[in-house]
Amino acid sequence: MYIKRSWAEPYKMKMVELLKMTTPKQRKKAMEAAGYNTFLLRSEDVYIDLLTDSGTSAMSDHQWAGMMLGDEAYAGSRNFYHLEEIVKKTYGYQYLIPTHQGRGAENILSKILIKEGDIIPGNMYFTTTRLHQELVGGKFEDIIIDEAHDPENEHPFKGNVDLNKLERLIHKHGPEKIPYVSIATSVNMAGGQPISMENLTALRALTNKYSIRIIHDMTRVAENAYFIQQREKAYKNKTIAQIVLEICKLTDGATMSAKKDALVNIGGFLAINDWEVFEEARNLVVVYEGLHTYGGLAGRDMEAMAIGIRESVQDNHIKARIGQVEYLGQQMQFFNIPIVKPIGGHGIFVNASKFLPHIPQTNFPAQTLAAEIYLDSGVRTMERGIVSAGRKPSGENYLPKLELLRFTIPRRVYTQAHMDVIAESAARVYEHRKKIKGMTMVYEPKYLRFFQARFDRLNS
Ligand code: PM9
Repeated sequence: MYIKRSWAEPYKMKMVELLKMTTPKQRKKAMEAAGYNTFLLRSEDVYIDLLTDSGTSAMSDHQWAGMMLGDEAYAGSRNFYHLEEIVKKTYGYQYLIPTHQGRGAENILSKILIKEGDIIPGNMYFTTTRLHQELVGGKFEDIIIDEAHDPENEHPFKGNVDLNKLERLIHKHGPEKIPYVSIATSVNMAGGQPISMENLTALRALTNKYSIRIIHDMTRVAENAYFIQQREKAYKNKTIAQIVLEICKLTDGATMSAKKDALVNIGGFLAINDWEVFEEARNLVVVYEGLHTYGGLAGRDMEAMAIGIRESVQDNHIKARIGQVEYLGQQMQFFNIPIVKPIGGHGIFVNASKFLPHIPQTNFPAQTLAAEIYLDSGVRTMERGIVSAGRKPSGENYLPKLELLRFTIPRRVYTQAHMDVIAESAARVYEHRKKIKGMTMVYEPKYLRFFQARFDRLNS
């Protein structure tokens, strides 16, 4: 099996991190100790770590050099001003509040904009984002197009908003009950699927009509821009940097987990164009994160972020990053493994409902599959199905239509040979899929249960 790849990464290695290889017996012991939750494994026991692309990127030599330029003053660090300048230039947002990571920004923004009983429409939920909306009394409503809930549907922009769904919500609740529409670029839970510029432009027109803000979850905006460049004719000759700026200009503010697109191991921010919201955020950030010129970060982290943002919108970088994801997707398809199509930006999402159709969703097919893959090869993946979806404020389980296992690719970290090993492991598990039994949850934490829940295998 050989799938041609006619390009290579725009970087070379200067330092390597050695990996531990484990035996099946060691992996069995580690998985039992982790309660069959890949989040509870020790990373030392993992061979190839595809748990997440969050904070797991390899920084460049420029970023590491930037770390040495950290100005660790409590107030007014020069790295903050550098970051502020880069955010304004790259994304166009006026005001910046750094935070320790994405959810820090979500917390502050939700507290400022959402009132008890408000409705927050969005293009599919994200775990931390929805939880912060709910914790302040808001209710998330999914307005993504129906195609996004169908893993087989090959719509090129499965992150698009169904404008009719949004307009129905506005008529039902009134625009005053909708503080903003929550729009993610590269929709994570749908499989890293993009929103088109055409759809975002139409959404802007509709929200303008009702004076409703658009808040952008820009965690993977550069990856989204790549799909716009590749799939929307009018953007074929535009650079990723130009497209990113145009996306941001269609929105009023953003929360960012810089641990993804922006190529850093820690960091995030809230960016906003509205002075009054900024003033309140600048005040609240000192309660939850730190002074408004560091927001829980060291000066060196802000410097690495500023440089990472610049690198993240380079065309060569994004082409190689998504090219690697596509390569793994093609390998998986070669072995007939059911994956979400089209292949998304930050990982391969295996359709666990189709991989393990004999396991009901309430016995956690994707969580089960994560354990099986680890036991086979030491590759660590993440459940993105019923466990991640959690419970409604009323206590019932959310039952997502998508029951997926995410093979998330860290940026600039693994090689093509690693991708082959991963696909071969998935293929081995696929061969004995009929013998795999589901699991029960034996410990469930109250919030974001996927991080810390524990499971037992059925009939083992
Ligand atoms: N995403 C991911 O692995 C980190 C662990 S799961 C919570 O995909 C979006 C679209 C994300 C995201 C984190 C956050 C939160 C917000 N929006 O993890 O707090 O994918 O920096 O960002 C994870 P932080």
